[in-house]
Amino acid sequence: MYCNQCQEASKGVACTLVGVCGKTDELSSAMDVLLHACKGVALYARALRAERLPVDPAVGLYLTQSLFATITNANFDEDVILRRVQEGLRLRGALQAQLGRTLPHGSATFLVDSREDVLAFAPRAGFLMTADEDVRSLHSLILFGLKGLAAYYDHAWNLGHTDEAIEAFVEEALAATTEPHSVPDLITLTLKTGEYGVKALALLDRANTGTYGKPEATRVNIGVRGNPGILVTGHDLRDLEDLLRQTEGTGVDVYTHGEMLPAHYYPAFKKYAHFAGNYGGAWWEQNAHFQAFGGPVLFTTNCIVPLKAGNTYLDRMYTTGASGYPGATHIPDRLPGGEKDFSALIAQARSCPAPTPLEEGEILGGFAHDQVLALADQVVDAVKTGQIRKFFVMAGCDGRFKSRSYYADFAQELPQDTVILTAGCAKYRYNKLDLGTVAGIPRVLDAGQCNDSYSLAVIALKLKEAFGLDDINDLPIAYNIAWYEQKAVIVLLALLHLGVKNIHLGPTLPAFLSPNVAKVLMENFGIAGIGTVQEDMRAFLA
Ligand code: FS2
Ligand code: SF4
Repeated sequence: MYCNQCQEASKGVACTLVGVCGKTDELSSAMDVLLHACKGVALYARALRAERLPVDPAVGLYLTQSLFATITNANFDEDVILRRVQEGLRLRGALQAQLGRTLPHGSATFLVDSREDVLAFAPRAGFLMTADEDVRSLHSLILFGLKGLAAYYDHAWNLGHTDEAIEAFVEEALAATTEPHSVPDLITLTLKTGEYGVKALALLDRANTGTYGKPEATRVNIGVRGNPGILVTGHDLRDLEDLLRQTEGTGVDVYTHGEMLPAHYYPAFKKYAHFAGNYGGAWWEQNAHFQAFGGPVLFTTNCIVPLKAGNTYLDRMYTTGASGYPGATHIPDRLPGGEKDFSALIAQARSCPAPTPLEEGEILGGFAHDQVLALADQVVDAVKTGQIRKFFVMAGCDGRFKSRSYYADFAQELPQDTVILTAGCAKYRYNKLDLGTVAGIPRVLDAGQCNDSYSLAVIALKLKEAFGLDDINDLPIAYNIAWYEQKAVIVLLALLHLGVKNIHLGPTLPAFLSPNVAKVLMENFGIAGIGTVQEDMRAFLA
């Protein structure tokens, strides 16, 4: 295996024996072959579109779900990945027949049948097959960005929001990575990936707010009640909706975990009296927290952490959608017009004890674009009168590494006349600290999930108008973003497309950036890493 797609890549280079995330050599190999199969499907779909022939809607769904399944911590079930490879080859065959010719690319013609075939073929499908390190680096940026884009597109798709232009772009970009393109052309394609990232994020924003209402400032309980509960984690709001409906009146409470916390901010979910609160902390602490929860845990997406010795919750672990874990029960997709069937979780929950309390108190959030823009006059006034000196976008991901204590320290040491704008699971480093208010505004404004980083960009664009500025970079906003997996890659590319400069990315820059590609990002966009809290604070506030 050779995988360097996330921030925790071994030794800051790549995982080559086993993933730091727990991904095995075989699973990683199967995922490489799945990506290769996706490229084959994409090549035919692109060719059909070029000839103005219809493309089976199954292509968009296949590419979306397959790319999503290869994201860090989404799916640990090798059988699922192997089945997806075969499904891709079948789909590719149908598209090839429709086109009436065979395309001359390895990914358009390769065949694998058994697991042994897949594993033997994997080295020819992996990233190391691309010899030029700059080309490999740009392919990585594009492909990892596409994985993140696919994840967000999948959630929008689940709510009935689709966009064929996005699907066509995914095909075009996947296909382009199988062909010889110059470095400048690949840089252009990387930026175009960011443009489509913005479209996918905006689509998901419309899907979520159109279905569940506009997030509003909300205090979320982090204690527990006395009933049995189901804990739901990940990002998919449609799964949560199905679960809340089916648990109504059953005596079973529903708690959120991790990236599902922001569901509490949506008006449509507030009507459920049994929607009890948020349980536990960041994704990487889940082994202890899921063990303590005592009831069924539903993963709707990443991040899954493999069970540790002593963890006994595999029999109450459920996955659905793109997520998967060997030995856990997978809840199948909903049929058109229907709901997913969560009756097995509900039946199990009834025989489980109430959750063990971990903590007490509340988390404040719900500051997505509409809620913040409702405060726009107050915000503009606070900046103009000098009560607020600067906003710090500290969105992104959390992770296991000790170096991430930087973000908790940074949040705590920011002066009182600053406000943190956050989204994603990065906030678990500081969202339970009492950082107070400034000019009547909470000093931590949580917009929601990592996809709601889009909200932060909308807020910046609106503030640019409110202040009468020409350039978004003239706003008193600094970007100190924490990244971990590939959704953060598409968020980064989306921000670059929107013209945001001088983003600091940590705790380390991606291992897949070659020195030359890193230089391009630094020189053209001012991308930088992080230093010490004190040095960075001085530079940001200068
Ligand atoms: Fe956090 Fe993990 Fe949101 Fe990522 S819970 S790192 O999936 O997408 O951010
Ligand atoms: Fe390593 Fe990250 Fe790849 Fe897992 S996803 S194998 S931790 S680089």
